[in-house]
Amino acid sequence: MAILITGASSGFGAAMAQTFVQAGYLVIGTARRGEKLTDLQVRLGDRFQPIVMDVCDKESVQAALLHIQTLPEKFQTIDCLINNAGLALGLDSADKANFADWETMIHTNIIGLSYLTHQVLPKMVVNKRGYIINIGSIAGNYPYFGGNVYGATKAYVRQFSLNLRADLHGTGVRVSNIEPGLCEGSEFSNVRFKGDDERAAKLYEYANALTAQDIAETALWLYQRPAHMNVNTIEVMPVSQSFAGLQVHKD
Ligand code: NDP
Ligand code: 8X3
Repeated sequence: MAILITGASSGFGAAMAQTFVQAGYLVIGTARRGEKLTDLQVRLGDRFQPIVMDVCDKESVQAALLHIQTLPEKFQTIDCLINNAGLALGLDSADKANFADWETMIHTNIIGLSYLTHQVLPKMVVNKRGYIINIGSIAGNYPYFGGNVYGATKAYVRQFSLNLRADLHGTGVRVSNIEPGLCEGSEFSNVRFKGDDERAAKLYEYANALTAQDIAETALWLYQRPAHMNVNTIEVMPVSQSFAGLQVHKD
């Protein structure tokens, strides 16, 4: 039995792959950048199997799932799918945002995540065991300036996770949504700011943010809970982050 992690080429996904392998599990790590996955395999050894897969491309997802059936038998049953691949693009207000960025976020964070889940779930139900761990975000719970479509995609992930729980009632299949706040040690902000690495670094300066390892350990903790226990959602922030008030515009 294996853990299938999407977006394993960097950040949370790479940290989760390492953490699960070190805990003794078998991991299949997927992403578009095969060379990063190969580097990870060199570090982690043959408990880690890399597969190049674009979650936005159904054919690529199908090919990856077929590839899994050619791996050693111990990798062929997916006991846990960690839907981690995702991204934010831009932090502009909705009137200034780039629509192509919105489409990419919707395609990746919503459609890609849903398609893979749809493909993997039936076997879990037949096996009467399995676990879908989604990576949502606090952006799905709290609106903030420039969060527009990114936050909306993560609100989808939250509600989809809860609705899966309802659908999977009685099957033994577990579902959790991890909702991290500010977190460094990934390419998230470099991607969001489209390569403006200085701006990305500034965001984390002196912030004492969460780390990718914190999220990896949260995922491992969830996976290791007893089979009768389901954590529906788990929202995690650095101590340095909390809530701001509502805003009132005055003319
Ligand atoms: P990274 O940018 O480091 O990782 C994103 C991963 O997603 C990469 O491995 C990337 O791989 C993969 N990915 C992106 N698009 C696709 C695609 N079309 N097909 C397959 N893989 C894809 O960021 P994080 O590790 O921070 O992000 C992981 C998840 O955590 C995301 O869903 C993000 O929204 C969420 N999150 C992040 C927070 C943060 O502050 N860092 C906080 C809350 C949630 P590749 O480019 O090789 O395909
Ligand atoms: C990433 C966390 O607050 O930058 O999902 O949206 S935040």
